[in-house]
Amino acid sequence: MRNLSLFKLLFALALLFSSLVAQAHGSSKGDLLIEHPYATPSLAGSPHGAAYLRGVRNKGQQADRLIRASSPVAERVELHRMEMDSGVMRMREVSAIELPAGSTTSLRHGGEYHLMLMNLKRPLKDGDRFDLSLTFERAGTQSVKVWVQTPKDASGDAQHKH
Ligand SMILES: [Cu+2]
Repeated sequence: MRNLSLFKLLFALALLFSSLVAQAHGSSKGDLLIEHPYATPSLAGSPHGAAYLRGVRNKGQQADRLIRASSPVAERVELHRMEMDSGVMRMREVSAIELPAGSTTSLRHGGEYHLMLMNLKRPLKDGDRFDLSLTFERAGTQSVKVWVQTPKDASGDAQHKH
């Protein structure tokens, strides 16, 4: 009996560990750690999509900025910021996203910033992977793999109507 529950515990831990490993990925470039690029499945009838990063950690002593992004799945990729405008949430294109030294900047869904995939060449479906190229002012350009997945809390998507 005791052995069986120990086995169950080990099995549960193994499952937990493998799911933790499977659910996150990232890459680094210079002082930057780009954590878990992901995108939500595109909505039927919408030509655009959105991509996110769990965060960009700047481990360096100097600030950096995300200045450009591109992807083969979209005609172009815009850097967007959510703003409150007379009580209504709107998104605006910004020329750069600041990455202060020694801190992590979040680009999660429902947050302040996201990457807008303008005029998708194909719909984004759960489980898809696609390439995204990110250009930073200091660190240079890094290609990352974006995972298409439905977040547990997908409330950010409601704000994604252009
Ligand atoms: Cu947007």
